[in-house]
Amino acid sequence: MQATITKSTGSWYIARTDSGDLWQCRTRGKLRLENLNTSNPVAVGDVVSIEPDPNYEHTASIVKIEQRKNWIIRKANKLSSQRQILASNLDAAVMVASLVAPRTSLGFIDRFLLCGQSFHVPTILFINKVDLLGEQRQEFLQEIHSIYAHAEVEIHTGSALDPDSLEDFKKRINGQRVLLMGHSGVGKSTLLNALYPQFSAKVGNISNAHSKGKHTTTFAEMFTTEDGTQLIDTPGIRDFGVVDLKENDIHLYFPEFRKYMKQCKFSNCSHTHEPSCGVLFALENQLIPEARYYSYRSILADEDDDIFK
Ligand SMILES: Nc1nc2c(ncn2[C@@H]2O[C@H](COP(=O)(O)OP(=O)(O)OP(=O)(O)O)[C@@H](O)[C@H]2O)c(=O)[nH]1
Ligand SMILES: [Mg+2]
Ligand SMILES: [Zn+2]
Repeated sequence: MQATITKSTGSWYIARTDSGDLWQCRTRGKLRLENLNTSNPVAVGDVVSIEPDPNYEHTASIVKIEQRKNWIIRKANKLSSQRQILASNLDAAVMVASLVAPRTSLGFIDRFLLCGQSFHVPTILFINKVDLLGEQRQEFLQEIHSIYAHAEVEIHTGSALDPDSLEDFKKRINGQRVLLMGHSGVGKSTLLNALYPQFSAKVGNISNAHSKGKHTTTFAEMFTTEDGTQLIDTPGIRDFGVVDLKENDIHLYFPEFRKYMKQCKFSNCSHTHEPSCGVLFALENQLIPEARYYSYRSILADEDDDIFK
């Protein structure tokens, strides 16, 4: 019997069949699938074959994972060898970010954007909590828009406390399967509930001392609306280590570098120190944003630059 994983705790799963039946599942034996080398073998979004357990009602074993269309994998941080698959078979991945309470660093956003491109998952940046930006709101948002102006990024802004501000975003994701990810406390679960009040994902507080979230959501879970929109809420993550990338390819995922790269003297230019480098020239002449170049360098050096964590 085929089913789709809608919830993952790491040790057990909920799988939903096409007719809507829910099965509580565990994995059994060695699962046959492409070797992605992740610490969690099964992810929300996976299509699986399950075999009902004869002894317990609505309990089953996952015996096979079908080929995935795409996926998002990250490392917990640069030192970690543990790879985690966040979700699979996605139409889009949304980074929910906030500029205050807590602040999401650009490095974290850029790692996510790069990961989406390299795994063929369309990415969306949703800047939440704009209600907290006060008088500086325009300034803050303008800065974000100018940093990403030529980065081919889809950006939405709004506040999960103001449902009217979410209309465009809601239309954009209608009918799709979409992953919500980001730091703890940025409002992923609040956003989900605001978009679809019929859901009641648990929402947490922000700690006063550090303006951080408290890891309220502990499992990845897919919520499905009547019209077929599927939103996957996930636990907040601190770091986003990119995986499966060749050093020489990293610059390809910075669209705004492209036209300047063509002017580099050396075809294997790393844009870090070489003479007659088109990217360095563009940087010096403010043709590419410093923040994006900084992200490029830190990803190249495989450094975590989440200084605002
Ligand atoms: N002012 C304001 N507060 C918000 C907004 N969105 C969420 N919050 C608040 O931020 C806090 C954390 O929200 P959650 O939805 O639990 O955050 P989360 O991203 O799901 O966090 P984890 O589950 O820990 O990863 C709650 O107190 C929300 O009320 C917003 O747009 N504006
Ligand atoms: Mg949450
Ligand atoms: Zn160069």
